[in-house]
Amino acid sequence: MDANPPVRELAMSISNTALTIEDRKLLFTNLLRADEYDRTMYKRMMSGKLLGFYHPGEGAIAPGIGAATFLNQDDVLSPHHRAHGMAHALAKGVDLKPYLAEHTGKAGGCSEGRSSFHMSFPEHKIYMFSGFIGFNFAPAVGYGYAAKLSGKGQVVMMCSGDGSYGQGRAHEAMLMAQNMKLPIIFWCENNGLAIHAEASEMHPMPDISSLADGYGMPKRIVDGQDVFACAEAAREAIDHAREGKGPMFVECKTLRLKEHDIGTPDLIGSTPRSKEDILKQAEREPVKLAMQKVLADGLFTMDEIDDLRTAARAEVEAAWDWADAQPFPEDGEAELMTHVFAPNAEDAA
Ligand SMILES: Cc1ncc(C[n+]2csc(CCOP(=O)(O)OP(=O)(O)O)c2C)c(N)n1
Repeated sequence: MDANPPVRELAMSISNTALTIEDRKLLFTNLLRADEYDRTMYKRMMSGKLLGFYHPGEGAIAPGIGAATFLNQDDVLSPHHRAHGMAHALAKGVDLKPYLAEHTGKAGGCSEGRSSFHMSFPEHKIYMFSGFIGFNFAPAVGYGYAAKLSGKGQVVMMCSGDGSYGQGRAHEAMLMAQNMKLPIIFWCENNGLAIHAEASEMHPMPDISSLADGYGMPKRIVDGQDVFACAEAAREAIDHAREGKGPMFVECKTLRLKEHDIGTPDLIGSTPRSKEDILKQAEREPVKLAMQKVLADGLFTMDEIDDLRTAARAEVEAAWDWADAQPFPEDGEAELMTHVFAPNAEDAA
């Protein structure tokens, strides 16, 4: 597979000047944290210690960090399912403990162990995780409308992959958002693949963001391997939406270095993905690229980076220890009926 060649030139034209040194340090730190989390999820899943499934984030965690690191607490975030939204959620301040407990079906999980990765964090205004690709477009319009009515300057960061733009609801959402000038960022993490299908097979235009043209919506294309470029594009789109100018479409050209989800063969069509292609793409792994930049710009020394890595690893390990120590939900009828919507419960009994 071609590793998204057009973005290389576009990426060159993006400067990182709008980000302060502190901003860039925070982005890099969040990137390392998400990377550590993703690695442990992979290992856990491979050793049978995770409920459900896992969609590895390797190669694709920069867009989530870029999208969410500079959102306000009051802004609504709908994460993409890659890496189970953790890059996004972590960057918006979610604690890993209830998140990982949820993943292991524990009572201490943020949805009391009922959801695997279909969770929400109302205190962080993070909603709309779903196993249904493109489900989040319609509620995002609702949140966008509510945000506009409230007049408080909130925005909605609506993240998804390229795959979901085949859904009719994506188009309805873009139409309504642009017509009503809703403060929504359509944040597309285009890794060129949807399970075994190439984006080029499913979309007639090489850039998914071309769809925005049909709705007169401004758009940006960024190098999704460059966390700083992603964050800068997010800032621009967030400012645009917050100022009442309506939605913006941001397409992050990213990569997927592992299989779609653990256990699913890594194919394109019915052909295994070439190891050589993956190795070539791995040269653009986002942590590697960001590390080169922060070292070259003197933001961190190698020793400091090692310390950050150690701290990130400790954070993830502590969260796992906490999650592992949590009990499972209690058995029994009362537990079975908890959180079940039954308007005529007496009739059902
Ligand atoms: C409505 C719906 N159709 C199909 C699926 C099966 N499915 C799960 S992930 C996926 C591909 C999604 O691709 P993309 O949005 O590009 O994200 P990626 O997984 O590549 O990061 C599909 C088709 C689904 N979950 N929901």
